[in-house]
Amino acid sequence: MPAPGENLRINSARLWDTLMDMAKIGPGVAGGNNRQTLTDADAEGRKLFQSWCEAAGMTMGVDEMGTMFAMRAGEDPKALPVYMGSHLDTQPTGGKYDGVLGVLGALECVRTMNDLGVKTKHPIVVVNWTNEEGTRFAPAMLASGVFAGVIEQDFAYGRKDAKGLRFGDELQRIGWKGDEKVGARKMHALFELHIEQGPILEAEGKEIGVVTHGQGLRWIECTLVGKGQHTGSTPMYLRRNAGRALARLTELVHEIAMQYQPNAVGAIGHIDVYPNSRNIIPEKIVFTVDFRSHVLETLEAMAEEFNATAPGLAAEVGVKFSSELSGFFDPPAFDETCVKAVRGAAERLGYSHMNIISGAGHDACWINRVAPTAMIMCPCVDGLSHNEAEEISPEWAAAGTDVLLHAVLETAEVVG
Ligand code: HGY
Ligand code: MN
Ligand code: MN
Repeated sequence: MPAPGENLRINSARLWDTLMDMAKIGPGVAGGNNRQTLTDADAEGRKLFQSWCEAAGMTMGVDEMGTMFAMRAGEDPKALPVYMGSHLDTQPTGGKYDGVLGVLGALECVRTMNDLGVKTKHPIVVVNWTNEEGTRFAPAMLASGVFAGVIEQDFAYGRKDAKGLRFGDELQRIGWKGDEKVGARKMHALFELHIEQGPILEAEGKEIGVVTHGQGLRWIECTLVGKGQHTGSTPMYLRRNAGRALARLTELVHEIAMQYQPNAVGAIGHIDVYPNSRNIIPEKIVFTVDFRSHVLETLEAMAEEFNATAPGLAAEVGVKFSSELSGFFDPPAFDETCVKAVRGAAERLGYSHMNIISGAGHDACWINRVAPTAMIMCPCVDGLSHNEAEEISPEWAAAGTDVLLHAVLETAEVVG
């Protein structure tokens, strides 16, 4: 199959305008976004995305997890579609590009195909996966996990946010519970464009990351139970301060990750203190440990060591420890043919590129289990992400989207 000519490029100005228009929905407080999954802001963003897809002549399907699939017809309707996309939901202090570049970059590819009258054998589908972030409803990559058959849909529907609202009820409330059976769609291939969310590409001066593998993840949700007592009148020797146990376990997570450098990271990002009153010794603390590595044995060893050591450290300060696995996926190796299409596109287009392992998790990590999948990365300023100051350049956005266009066209087979 001849690859598209290197002169085929997307409309960079239109892509940038579209990104900025989406950024107006669910604004943060510091220039980024707070468009958390299944909120009214998410619903507004979905509606805008749907209007753009329909204006580009695509037909929209929605599955029972709310994932959106906008299809551009192919010349052979029986050929399995080539999918491309990511997620429109953001962190509470998210940036304008995490996930969004992958969805709107895919839309830009379709708009460019329309402009040039490009026809493909395989249909093309642009995807917006529900709840990639897993911050309001854990775990992350929830809808793609159900699609890949690794997470039960009922489990997903029952997940609760900090206010006790259920995922299934919120999906219904915002009117985005579709009727398609999750996972019924079969894919010829899937490509996901995403910002790197780390410092490597910018530091190496590369425009494109050819993602060969990804880190795996273990989220361990832990509960510490001490005793809520008066911070003034309770003698120190009588205290069972859950906060002291948390301090020890925070250090433990760091020490374990440091033992496995350079192939490991670990932190505690989510912490709920109860009753969280200035003059009550913390009675109960629920927190989540986030371990990652692209080496499966390392990932498993870190989780094991933490769970073996944590109860004793907590008990030494009179606090009870319990935990459960609240999120997981093993390190993915992406499809070689799709990775080659990404690398070939970057070469044809003359973009500097390097192989890279994805530090963050993505929907592609789950879909990689059910379809040939690859990812394309572009740099982000100072490697900053999951922060409202997340920034990329229009040139980086265009380079990544050009590569996405070429990899998808090569895989979907241009005809005529
Ligand atoms: O947690 C992750 O890696 C992704 O950003 N949700
Ligand atoms: Mn993302
Ligand atoms: Mn993210």
